[in-house]
Amino acid sequence: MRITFYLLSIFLSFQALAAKVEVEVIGMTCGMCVESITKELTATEKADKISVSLENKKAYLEEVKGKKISDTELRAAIKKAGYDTAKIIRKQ
Ligand SMILES: [Cu+2]
Repeated sequence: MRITFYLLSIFLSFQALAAKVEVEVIGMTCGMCVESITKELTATEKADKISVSLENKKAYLEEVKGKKISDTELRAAIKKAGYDTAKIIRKQ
């Protein structure tokens, strides 16, 4: 009984943490930009389903289940690729 409740809590918290994130990126101009941003976001090991859109000037990702990626970490990863960021939008 207690174990069931424990497992259910873990399941629910993972569900809650698998947030979708959109990050506005400033200064992308080509496919190389997209590649380097994707690479740095992948390196955080906290981002899943990463897709960077040159057209929309945004990086889309989902948090890896059970892991939380902060705005600071997102901005740092994209900065490492050489780009600034604007708005960060999170959706559950
Ligand atoms: Cu480029």
